Amino acid sequence: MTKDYKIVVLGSGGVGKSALTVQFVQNIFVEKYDPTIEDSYRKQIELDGQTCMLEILDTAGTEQFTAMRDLYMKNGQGFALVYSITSQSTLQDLNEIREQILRVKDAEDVPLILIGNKCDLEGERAVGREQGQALARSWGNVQFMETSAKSKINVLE
Ligand SMILES: Nc1nc2c(ncn2[C@@H]2O[C@H](COP(=O)(O)OP(=O)(O)O)[C@@H](O)[C@H]2O)c(=O)[nH]1
Ligand SMILES: [Mg+2]
Repeated sequence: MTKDYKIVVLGSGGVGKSALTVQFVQNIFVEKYDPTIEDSYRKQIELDGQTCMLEILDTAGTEQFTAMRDLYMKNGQGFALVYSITSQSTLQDLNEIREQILRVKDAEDVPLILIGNKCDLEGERAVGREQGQALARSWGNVQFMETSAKSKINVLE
């Protein structure tokens, strides 16, 4: 039997949510993806010997009603919170997003991972790896990794 999981990708505009999602699902790097498009993608994976269907919602932060945001947070079963290693403010933004998820789900803990994207841009780095690690630790030791949608680093992981 195939298990279904609803994954929601969240983070500030421009951090690479769409590029990461499309690279994961379709194996291509899209240089320019309409920042206002919010779409969901399906991908079948093998996880611990089981076939799973991931339904991945690539959010755009354009929903007019917070009720919509609340709804997909309510329905989401796993969350990928993404910042860009080239922008300090995108890391700061994630605390509020995580708190909103916890509030909406009325939970103290939800399955989520922290992702520092654009790690190919070492020369433009503004957020140290240890800063990402510290945030992940403060969230209860959630999984953290740096990724590059462009250079295909840690995308499948
Ligand atoms: N160098 C580099 N650029 C990236 C990476 N991921 C996304 N980008 C670029 O960052 C910009 C925003 O990406 P996008 O996926 O649209 O961000 P979103 O608003 O979070 O969906 C685009 O110009 C992408 O080409 C990456 O890993 N490395
Ligand atoms: Mg996008």
